[in-house]
Amino acid sequence: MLIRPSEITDKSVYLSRRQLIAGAAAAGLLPSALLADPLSNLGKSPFSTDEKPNSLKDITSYNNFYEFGLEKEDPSKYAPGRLKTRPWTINVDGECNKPGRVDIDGFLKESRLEERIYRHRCVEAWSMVIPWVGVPLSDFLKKFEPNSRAKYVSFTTLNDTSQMPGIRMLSSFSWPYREGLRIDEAMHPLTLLAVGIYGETLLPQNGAPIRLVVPWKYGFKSIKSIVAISFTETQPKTLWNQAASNEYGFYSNVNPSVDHPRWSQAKEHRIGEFGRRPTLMFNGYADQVASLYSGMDLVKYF
Ligand SMILES: Nc1nc2c(c(=O)[nH]1)N[C@H]1C(S)=C(S)[C@@H](COP(=O)(O)O)O[C@H]1N2
Ligand SMILES: [Mo]
Repeated sequence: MLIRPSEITDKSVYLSRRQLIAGAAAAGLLPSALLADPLSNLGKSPFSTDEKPNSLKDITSYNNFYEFGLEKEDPSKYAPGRLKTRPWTINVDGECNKPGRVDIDGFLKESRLEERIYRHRCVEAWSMVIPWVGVPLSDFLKKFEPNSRAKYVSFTTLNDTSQMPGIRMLSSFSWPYREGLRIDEAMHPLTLLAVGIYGETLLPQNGAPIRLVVPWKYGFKSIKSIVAISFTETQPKTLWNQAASNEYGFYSNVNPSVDHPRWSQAKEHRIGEFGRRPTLMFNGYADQVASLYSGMDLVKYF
């Protein structure tokens, strides 16, 4: 029987069970795609919060990944075993001198990975603390030498209906899932390309093998399972903005004083806690990022 993350209580139990699962996979009883691999030599970061991280169980079983369904448990039910994460390449093009394709294994080999423990605030008013592993997006992007017309960066998720049953089920969305950042947001030192959680490679439900993490923005900006990145002169289209532009703005900075049209953003439910805690401006990262928006009307540019 497959042991699901939802049955797992903590990291140490997870690790011992992991060896059991590894044995079963090696014996050909389970697809190896269900396994995370350990990532080594992780640097620490001054950007990490000292708040208590959520359990691996919470992080890997309470997810949003609409390509695999609407319910929070759908991604952990349907992405493992369906999402094929090898071979995997990211195509980088647009306004840059050196466009190219990046193979995920080559990238992992040559990258200096860091642990970044970040708060994560979903637009639905729940939050977690997640110990990501990754590289600053700026380190990745600079290699392609963006030119002076590169004002924005767009990101695209894999769009494969044979692997992702949610795409056909949710046919009113403009797939593929797309997101975008202004170039200064993309180059900001907090912005991360994540490849792992809790020192192991990402599981499919968290956006394996590589996803974006922008901790001062609502979670939907942190696009999963990226296959393409493009430097653009104009503001890129995004799936959520196309679905409801009055509810999901391009910026989507966490802001407790700008409510979603259908609910308040003043407070949030931290998964694993009772009650609700106040939401912080820019999700608590105001000291680092507020200057990116100086002089901007954050009600108009929500
Ligand atoms: N491709 C894709 N990326 C996505 C989503 C999605 O549905 N599809 N959901 C977003 C939302 S709403 C959130 S809150 C986070 C959730 O990330 P997690 O499940 O790893 O916590 O992923 C974001 N990235
Ligand atoms: Mo979200």
